[in-house]
Amino acid sequence: MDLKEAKAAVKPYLTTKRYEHTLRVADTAAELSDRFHASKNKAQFAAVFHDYAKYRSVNEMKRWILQSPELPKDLLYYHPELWHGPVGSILVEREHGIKDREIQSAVRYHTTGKAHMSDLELIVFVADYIEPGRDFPGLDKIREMAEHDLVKTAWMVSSNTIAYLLKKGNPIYPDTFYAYNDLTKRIN
Ligand code: DGI
Ligand code: FE
Ligand code: FE
Ligand code: FE
Repeated sequence: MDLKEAKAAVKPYLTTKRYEHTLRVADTAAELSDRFHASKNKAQFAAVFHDYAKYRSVNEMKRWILQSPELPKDLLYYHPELWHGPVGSILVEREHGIKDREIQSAVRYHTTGKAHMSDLELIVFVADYIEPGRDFPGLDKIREMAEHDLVKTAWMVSSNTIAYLLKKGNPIYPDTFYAYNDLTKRIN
């Protein structure tokens, strides 16, 4: 499967807006992988599939979580919005034969992050947040940091996300904290 085929494969599963977001995440991930010397091909594939499971029903996602030994069951105690990355990482192999563990992991952790993220995981995590269609408070500074320092940028994304979730009073998944704590150590 080449990149063009990957884009065609995800398109029917996404809304038009989500598909356009996906294309921008892929372009942003390509730029970041040039800048920070990661595999451009893997970054683009992971980006194209990162939201692949976004519009699967809650029931279907629940079934994939329950029947996939690699997925933690504690996800079910958290908001279904957190399920599409982990479920997507299973579906890319089941439905498209993508066996690459690095790509799968970048899809899996794109929403929460985790401790000890690889450059590829960091790139997808950051690209999803800074793609040109996004408009979050503080995004200009984060985009500027993305010109220079991938880990520091990911730290800013993680910190912003936690601040946003705290402000809304939302529950925060453990990996979200593990990402923040680990990135804090890595920038100091
Ligand atoms: O799928 P996208 O909209 O492109 O973006 P995403 O997958 O990064 O994030 C989806 C949502 O998940 C976003 O509104 C932030 C939220 N989120 C991230 N970490 C956590 C979280 N929500 C909860 N409740 N807990 C988290 O730890
Ligand atoms: Fe997502
Ligand atoms: Fe994200
Ligand atoms: Fe996304």
